[in-house]
Amino acid sequence: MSTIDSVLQENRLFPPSEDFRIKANVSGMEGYNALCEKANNDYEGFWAELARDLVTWKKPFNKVLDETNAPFFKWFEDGELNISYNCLDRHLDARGDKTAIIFEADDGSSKHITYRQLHAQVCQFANALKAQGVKKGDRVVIYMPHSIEAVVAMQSCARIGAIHSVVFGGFSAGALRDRIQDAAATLVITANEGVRGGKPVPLKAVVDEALGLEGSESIKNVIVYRRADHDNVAFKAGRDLWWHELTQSQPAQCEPEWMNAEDPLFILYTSGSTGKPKGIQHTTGGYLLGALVTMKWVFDYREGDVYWCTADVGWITGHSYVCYGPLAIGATQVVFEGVPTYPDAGRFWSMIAKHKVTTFYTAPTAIRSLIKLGADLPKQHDLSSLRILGTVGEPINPEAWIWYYEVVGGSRCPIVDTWWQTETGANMIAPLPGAVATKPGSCTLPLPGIMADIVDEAGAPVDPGKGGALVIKRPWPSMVRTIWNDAERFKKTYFPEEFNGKLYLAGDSAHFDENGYIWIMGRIDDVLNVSGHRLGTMEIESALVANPLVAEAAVVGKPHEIKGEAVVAFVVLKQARPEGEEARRIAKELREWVAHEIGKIAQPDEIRFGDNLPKTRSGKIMRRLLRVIAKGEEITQDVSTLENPAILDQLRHSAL
Ligand code: 6R9
Repeated sequence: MSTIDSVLQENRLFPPSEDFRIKANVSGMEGYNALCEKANNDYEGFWAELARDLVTWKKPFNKVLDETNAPFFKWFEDGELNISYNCLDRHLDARGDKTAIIFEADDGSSKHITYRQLHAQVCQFANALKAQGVKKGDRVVIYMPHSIEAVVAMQSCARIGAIHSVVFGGFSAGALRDRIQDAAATLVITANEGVRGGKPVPLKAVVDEALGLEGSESIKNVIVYRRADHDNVAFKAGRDLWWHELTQSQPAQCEPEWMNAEDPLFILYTSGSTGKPKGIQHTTGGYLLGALVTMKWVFDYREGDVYWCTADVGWITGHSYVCYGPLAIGATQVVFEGVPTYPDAGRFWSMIAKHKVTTFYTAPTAIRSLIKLGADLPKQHDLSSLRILGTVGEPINPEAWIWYYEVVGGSRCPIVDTWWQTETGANMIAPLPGAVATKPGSCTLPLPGIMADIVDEAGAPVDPGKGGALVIKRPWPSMVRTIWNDAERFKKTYFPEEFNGKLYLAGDSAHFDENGYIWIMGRIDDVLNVSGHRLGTMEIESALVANPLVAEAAVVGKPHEIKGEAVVAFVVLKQARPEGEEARRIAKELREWVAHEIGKIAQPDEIRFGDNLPKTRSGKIMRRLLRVIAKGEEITQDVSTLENPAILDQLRHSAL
């Protein structure tokens, strides 16, 4: 595969500059190695010291790691804290008047809000939630535009001990309903309407549709933030409430609920290899430590930084590096409502100049699309404030890396390519920018205290250059604790029997190079990575098969220049295989159907109709053949086990 080959040949090294290294929080390889050694010699002591240094505890912990009920690990379990207290209250004395969030709206207007103001808003909203009867342990679904209010909603839940489950605003009513139902949430927080790229995003209408569907009966109230300046949405008396009406009379003080370190903080649903999304459950203490320590090490946080992570709060990156990490460390951060291409493809660069951003964290897919739309646009803006660039979500191809480094970063800013997952809670493998020399396309070395390895099927470490499964050998503080409502699935998915239940299986394939650098090659399960977002092939297949026209469907990925991977669906209809105009019409209908069932991000880029799918004699769909067809390559594999070889030819010529 061309992308993997070009990655393999990439060997340029970019060490930190002398100046950067000297000032960095972790300075030079001596600094990195010293931390690793400490973690190797006294694993629990290493994490305990960091947890005492970085986190403010109401009641200090005595126990560090409990492995007795592995893989259900506990960290700092007898400690008590509140994460909202750590993000807000503890800064008030020293930095109450410091800007916490610079919010830039879609239309380009911006406003600053200080730690003191944010604290007051969170307290008021937390009081409003309490007044609606929300208690510790209740689940609250947040379906919001990317905004200060989304952060306030999340922080308020955390303040009173309610478990938030943020659903990305691009998900459909059906997807929203599934998550509400699985979490048995009692309250939804939404907005009347969002706006992105100059276009309205109907949020409340989607919530109404979701709540009209069977399975959403647990919801008692819907709180609606009035983002768009109108009341033009349906309101159900007794259920729906305006945010501003609920909060205006609430006091700006709210004593935080003191949480046990192991109390759940949030659930975030992510795609797995079967149809049903998994409710990844994180807890309070370890998760906060992960967010803080990576802000310090990976983003080399220092006072005066202006941090900007472009991820939406609907994804894990928006949890750890918008809602929690930057606030916990006391940073000023940019929260941007809009899209990178509106009003033009220079939006990111003009915003970096306008807000004097020092630390910029985005996804390879955004970088690739911006190169395509205007490779020279960054040069029109003053980007001299930048000192660190970051990427996340998928492997970055060396060409895009070099452009990011040279054109955006002026060959001055280290690029931190951060590998991690919803399940890991925080960055896991990434260069510490003042220590580790970077290589374009590699996420480099595990963070100190993260025991990453690459193993073969038997769980034995592989030699450099050989691909294998990426695993983590020791529990770490910010790790997923379980899958909501499905502890069995948690065990099976992440600590499978084949590795004696001892290794955390990330689901990615990777290899080491001769310097011990890690190169991520992609998912090993049936999960696609489209524009940095995880989509289960099964989820899309289930959605397609739910359409009355469809008899059978198989979904695979194929490489895509900008999105990383594109969705290709092979579909067998109940009726005869359509051709020409009819085929195009049905393909369009199915695309719209998937957008409605899951969300636009899951829409197939390509649909191929067949009389059947290639199957083994035992009836298994041969996806590896479908992947070859999707790429337009010749089939060289053995097809002798195939029941119906003639079908391959038909599928090859049916792209729509
Ligand atoms: C944070 C996030 C996780 C999956 C992960 C991997 C891919 C993330 C990456 C990367 C190569 C990187 N991934 N970061 N691949 N290099 N720097 O994206 O979480 O949405 O759960 O996705 O994304 O495949 O397993 P999540």
